[in-house]
Amino acid sequence: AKHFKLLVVGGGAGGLGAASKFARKLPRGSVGIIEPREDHYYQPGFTLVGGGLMTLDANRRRQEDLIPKNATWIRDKVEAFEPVKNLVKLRDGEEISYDYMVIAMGIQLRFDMIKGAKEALKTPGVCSNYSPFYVEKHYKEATNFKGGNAVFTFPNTPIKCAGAPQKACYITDSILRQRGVRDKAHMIYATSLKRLFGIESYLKSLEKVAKEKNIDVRTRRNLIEVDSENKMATFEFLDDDAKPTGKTERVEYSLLHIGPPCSAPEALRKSSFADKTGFMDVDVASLQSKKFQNVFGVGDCMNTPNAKTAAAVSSHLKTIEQNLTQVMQGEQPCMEYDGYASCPLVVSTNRVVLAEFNSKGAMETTPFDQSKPTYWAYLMKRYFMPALYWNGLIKGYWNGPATIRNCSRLVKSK
Ligand code: FAD
Ligand code: UQ1
Repeated sequence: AKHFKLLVVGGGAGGLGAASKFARKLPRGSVGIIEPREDHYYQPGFTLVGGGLMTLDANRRRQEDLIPKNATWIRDKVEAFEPVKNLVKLRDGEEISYDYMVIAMGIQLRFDMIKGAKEALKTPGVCSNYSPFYVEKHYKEATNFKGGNAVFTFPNTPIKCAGAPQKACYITDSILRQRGVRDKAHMIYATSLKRLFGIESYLKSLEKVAKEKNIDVRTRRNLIEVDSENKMATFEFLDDDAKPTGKTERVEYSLLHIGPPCSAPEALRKSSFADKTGFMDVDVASLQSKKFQNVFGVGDCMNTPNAKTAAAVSSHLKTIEQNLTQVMQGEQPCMEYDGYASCPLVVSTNRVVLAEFNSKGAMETTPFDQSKPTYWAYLMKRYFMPALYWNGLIKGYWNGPATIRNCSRLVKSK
């Protein structure tokens, strides 16, 4: 059986970043990374692909080319964890053991939780920027749209980049205006949440955007069924605690953009690392597993209260680099994750609201007011962030903007 000093589960943003950091510190062959997929996508680029502002190809790399030179790629999937024995079981039955482990399995898209959605995605009008298979279809549908309801949904589960369904809606509005057919569309944004966005300072700005664009925002609605034959979407009404009320609403669509329900990945959900929601139970400050001290979490698979974004991963990586190193040296972990996350809200084909926040409020990097939609923030999103991801984050060099933020604070206070 194979053994690694550090085993990383998942080769996405968090897994590659963690493997890169530790492959540089530890002797050759110490780090193993388990990832089943051959293609790696820059997922934050998907919203732009859906808007025809970037190609899908530009957001794809071969996994093989991204695995750190000093690390070993195991091209398989973790089927089960056995943390008491410090090992994982792969799909093909093989067992891999470890001294330390980083779990970075991300979050699983669950189109299967909406009746008829998987079939509907293959029919005209239905798309999603969450999936590399259906994101290009978003642009096609927006450019072919002739009239009727354009419906955008947000699920009643945790989801990564909670702004992305809204971005799809705003970008579509821009495209329809550019094509001169906006007056033929009734645009509906139907969300399970009680408002557009959870952070007060960005909420106002986004409400203004939605109002100016004449978007029919319907809150406490959850998509439960798609009938693609009759092009009908069924929503259940939710109460103030996001529980179904039993009341439903049927909406006819010409275009339906689905924000998919999501859950923790199956192998994680079934393991003793999970809390009762299925996500990895970690200490919110140290990101160490609550049950196994030689295991840390990174990214979307954890039960931390931050927004699930690649930007948050940058701060997770900074935290675990320090904490896992300390644990490897027999010390207590002492670095604390600050809850940082960011979601650049694309509000048209050339404006972005660069939201940066933790659960307490805004944490902006620049000295400017980032709640206003601007062209420079669009340029950051379109050109700077992809470069930062490919050359910084997944190579283990980008630790988040905390240092820049502190400098900006000095500028502002003068
Ligand atoms: P991922 O990068 O998703 O990687 C998880 C990896 O684990 C995958 O490669 C998967 O194959 C692997 N895996 C799963 N199960 C197993 C298993 N059993 N065994 C082994 N491997 C497994 N973030 C931003 O910061 N800004 C944005 O603007 C932004 N926009 C987004 C827009 C969209 C449409 C989407 C979908 C996401 C967006 N994000 C954005 C979120 C960002 O992509 C994620 O938060 C980030 O990729 C999380 O990194 P991760 O490593 O936790 O998960
Ligand atoms: C970020 O670090 C990051 O990950 C590389 C993103 O994902 C693509 C982001 O969208 C953002 C906004 C950040 C934060 C970085 C800066 C410089 C504000």
